[in-house]
Amino acid sequence: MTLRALVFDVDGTLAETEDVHRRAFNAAFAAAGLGWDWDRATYRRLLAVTGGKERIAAFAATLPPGARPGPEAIAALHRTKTRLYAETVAREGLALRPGVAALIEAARRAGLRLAVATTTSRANVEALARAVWGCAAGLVFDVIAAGDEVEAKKPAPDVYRLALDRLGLPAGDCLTFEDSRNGLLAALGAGIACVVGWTDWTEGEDFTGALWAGPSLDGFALPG
Ligand code: XBP
Ligand code: MG
Repeated sequence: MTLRALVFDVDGTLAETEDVHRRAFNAAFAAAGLGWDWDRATYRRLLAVTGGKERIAAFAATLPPGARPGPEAIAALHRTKTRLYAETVAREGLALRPGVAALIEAARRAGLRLAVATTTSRANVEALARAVWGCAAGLVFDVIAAGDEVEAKKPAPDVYRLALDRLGLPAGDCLTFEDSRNGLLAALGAGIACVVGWTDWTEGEDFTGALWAGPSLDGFALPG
């Protein structure tokens, strides 16, 4: 294997964003007058479902039939949530998780390419790039593969396969960075080695198959 690219997951890997997502979901529900409010315990359980629209649908399925919004209403809720998420990120800012800046710097020094493969939408990748680097995501990453571009979300390998395709590299020349079991399974499904930096939301998940796993990427050094 000749390492040629690092592929980063976004939520929970580049930055700890999930509580911002959780608050944006709740603000969207309040704006729609739904009276739903996902506390941390509920959200942690719902994080097993990747994709915001899919997560809302999974929650709605637990409600009495008369209280379940249809697909169009769920899509509208998610659009509101995505707008509120971007506003919150712009207002509050975001910080890279420990070890991420050093990995990106080491990659640049070594002439490696940088990619993103995420379940979240492209708009949320742009919001993060603006908050962290003050520029468009395409000025930081050579390739961006987002959840709204693929049919099947993680743990399906689709978004990692899309990133490989756009990189024009074989899986064996890349290394991925994830925070969750769903993400690890997606990377492994695409045949790419995966390093895991878990978060409070994903601690305790089964990271069997990871090249390395720890409480953050701070303890991991690139090979060579
Ligand atoms: C994590 C996800 C996303 C976010 C919410 O994505 O599963 O669904 O929780 O974002 P990642 P959306 O692959 O970056 O860890 O509402 O845009 O889906
Ligand atoms: Mg993640």
